[in-house]
Amino acid sequence: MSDDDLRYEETPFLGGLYDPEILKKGRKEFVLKDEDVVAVTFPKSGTNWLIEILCLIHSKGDTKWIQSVPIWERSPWIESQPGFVAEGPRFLTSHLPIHLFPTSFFNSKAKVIQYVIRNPKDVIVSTYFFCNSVKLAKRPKSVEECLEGFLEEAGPYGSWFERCQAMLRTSEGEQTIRKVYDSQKKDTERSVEKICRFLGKKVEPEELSLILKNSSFEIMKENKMSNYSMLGDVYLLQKNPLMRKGVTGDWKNYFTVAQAEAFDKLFQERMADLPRELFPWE
Ligand code: PPS
Repeated sequence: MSDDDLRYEETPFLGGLYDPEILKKGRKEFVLKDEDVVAVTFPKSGTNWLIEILCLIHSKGDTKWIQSVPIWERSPWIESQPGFVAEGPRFLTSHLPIHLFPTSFFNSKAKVIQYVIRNPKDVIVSTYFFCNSVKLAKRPKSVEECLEGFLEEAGPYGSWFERCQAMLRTSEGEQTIRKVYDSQKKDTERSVEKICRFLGKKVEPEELSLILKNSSFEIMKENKMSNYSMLGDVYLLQKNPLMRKGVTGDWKNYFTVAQAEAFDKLFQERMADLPRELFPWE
């Protein structure tokens, strides 16, 4: 977090990106519609991958939309002005914790895909590299610095542990499903099929193949409408800040044994009451 960062209702936000008035208005006035589909994620957990998959399910694998409209316009952020004026098909995105979510959600039938879970050690590494690729964030000097913020539960968008607990307390049903980055990486086809069933969308086998191909890391990395390179020099320190490696277990290349042990100790304390199989990573 930098001095310019914003704290709203106890939750830290990257200051350059958010306006407290919009956050307040979002909670009270944002009207979620029954037909909306919302991706609610913790940062660096595969948000944009999920959006790309949703857009491709909508277009049945056709790439016209994803190659002509920036990803943040295809699925605007609820916590931003463009989210307010978005028109259909309404895919929306949010990093908001549930207590800051629009209250209208609780009286709507909007469908929510919660995508908070990714091995948190990989989230830390991804955060480190992302913050060093963009101008909006304070640049951490090391993975250690990001790890410390994470363990103090003081990083942007609040405590991962609290988010994860809240998500896992929400049961899956007609209105909500949960996704895990690591499982999706292992079996992307199964994961996309689960999303299709949840949305009530039937896709033919050849459409499914196109969805899988066109949402792959390699294709997304080259799509300027999806890889954030369009933000340009005003916002970026590196050309392609989002699509870094897209793998699981990269933390092993950056964590020392002592750091991994410190992390695992806190993880076990904070998640002691939850079954280990909910966290399918090494
Ligand atoms: S953000 O900025 O918080 O919205 O970032 P987010 O999109 O949540 O997460 C970025 C990480 O997701 C990886 N990514 C992918 N992995 C696999 N397949 C696809 N298609 C894909 N698209 C994005 C991206 O590479 C970031 O992870 P790291 O570990 O940094 O590579």
